[in-house]
Amino acid sequence: MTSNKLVMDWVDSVAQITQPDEIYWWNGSDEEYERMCAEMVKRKEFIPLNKKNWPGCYLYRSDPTDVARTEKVTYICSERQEDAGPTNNWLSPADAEKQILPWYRGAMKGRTMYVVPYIMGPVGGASSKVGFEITDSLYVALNMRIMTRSGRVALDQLGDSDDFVKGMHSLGDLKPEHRAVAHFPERKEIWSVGTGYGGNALLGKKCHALRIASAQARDEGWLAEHMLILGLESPEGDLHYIAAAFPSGCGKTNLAMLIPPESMPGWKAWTVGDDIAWMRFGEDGRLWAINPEAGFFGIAPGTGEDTNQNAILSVKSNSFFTNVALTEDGGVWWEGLTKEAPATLTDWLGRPWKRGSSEKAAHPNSRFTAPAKNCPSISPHWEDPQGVPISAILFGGRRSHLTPLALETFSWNHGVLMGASAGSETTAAATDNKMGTLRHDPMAMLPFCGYHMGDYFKHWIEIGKRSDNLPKIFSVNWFRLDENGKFIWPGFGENMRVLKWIVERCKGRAGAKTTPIGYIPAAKDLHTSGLNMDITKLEGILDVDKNLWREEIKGAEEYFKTFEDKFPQDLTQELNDLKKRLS
Ligand code: OXD
Ligand code: MN
Repeated sequence: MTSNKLVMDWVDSVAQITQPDEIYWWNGSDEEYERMCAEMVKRKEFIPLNKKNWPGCYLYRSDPTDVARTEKVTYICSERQEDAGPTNNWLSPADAEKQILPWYRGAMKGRTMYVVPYIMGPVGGASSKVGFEITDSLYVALNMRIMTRSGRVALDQLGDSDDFVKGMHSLGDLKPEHRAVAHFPERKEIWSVGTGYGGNALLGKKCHALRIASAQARDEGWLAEHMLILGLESPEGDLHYIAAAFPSGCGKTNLAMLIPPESMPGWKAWTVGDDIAWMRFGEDGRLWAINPEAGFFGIAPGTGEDTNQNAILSVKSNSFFTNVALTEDGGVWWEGLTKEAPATLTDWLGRPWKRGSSEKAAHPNSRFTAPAKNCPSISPHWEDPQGVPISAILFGGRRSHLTPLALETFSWNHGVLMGASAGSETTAAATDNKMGTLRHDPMAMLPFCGYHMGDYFKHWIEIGKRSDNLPKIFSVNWFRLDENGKFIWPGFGENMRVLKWIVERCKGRAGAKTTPIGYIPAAKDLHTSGLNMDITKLEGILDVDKNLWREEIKGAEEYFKTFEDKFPQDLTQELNDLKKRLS
């Protein structure tokens, strides 16, 4: 408990509404963690895994209707609709109270209400922020224990300050029709009900660190972004950090944990964060980034020994798995963990499963929750309170055609235009989207920007005016397909070749050809020794088809109309320049 009266009053008011049998204040100790995991086993909500191969790990199966973010019922409840903008669902705070609050009334009867104080960012960090998640889900509280610095440390950091985010979460009755994730940026409040899925219910992550924080960042002059943070060390010991935005399910965790190929001896990659970056100006005018999280809530399928050994080593102990398959010897499995599936499994719904079955054994959005400190490539600087200095910002997406493997933009504003016009083919990370359809996803923030996207673009432009020591902005695309629907670029560790070019561009060392859409490496500008790939194929994904780009720009221009007069003049100017270069 705390002497902070504002916190106590709010906790009381939530208890009044939800009427729990008991209130438990999370302290964040190891003893508490062990006790609560044991409690989950007792309740049959956690299946403990084989202690030899998976020490301290548990499998959890969620409600089958509650397995991904639900964008349709995610709301921004700003006072004025125009502050939420055309890309967000808006509910007035009064309507939210009418529609959503009833689902909380009495919802915690017969349940314990856990009060989880947490810090987003390193303990004691000047840019770290405190929040509280009140929840009736012990699974959620335990996940918050891995994903944030929780308990006593957060209360100590907050003291009597009023600068904290209030998160109210209840499983409610778990019915999809009683489900909502609502954000009140002006009062730094979050309501999440009727869902226990991580992205909807671990309120520190998408709700606080992106939606609420993005609005706060606009007011305070910094950036809260859907970006991984990665350190790249050259054989000479030169260290550069990049921040890279990709939509959900486009391999941020894999890129954040990349292992350089053997043919690039001496290169090292250091993980700082895999999903969210908070960036502020340092005294040197550079942007410095912190990872507000303390763990990884990553997509399991596609994560394998061969593709992401660091992730596998991260999840091998003291981790939770949600909606993956169970092996006969008490381990876990998902598509892509090993080349061949075990002969028999228990699938994510708890049903017997046989190799060759047409159904997936693990849900495509099944997840692991792992402590960041488990990761073999974790950077020695990942918890530096001031963060790490960013040399390059990357925007990427899943584009089977058109977008080249790599491209450096001509200027900050050109980079912002590239980020704003980014699109990606949708994945299983959110329900309601047909898989594989192209949607605009500016800066990979479409589902996460807590205010008007037009104002968000303006904020990026303003940030660019504040320093002449800004990161360079790049676009990358690992996902080009050939005529047989196969990936052309090998991806994973081989992406280091592109990152090397990016770092060298930052130092003014690598070559590139000037094209209408930016500086693009020629095949010879990339480190290709040891790359098992046809050079004409590589040239194909470094090519610019002007006609197709003109079409692409038309699409972006149409999309930008949705922002009406909030679309910044500077970006219109950039767009016109780009059109001229393409004509
Ligand atoms: C995530 C997401 O969980 O982007 O990181 O959906
Ligand atoms: Mn994400």
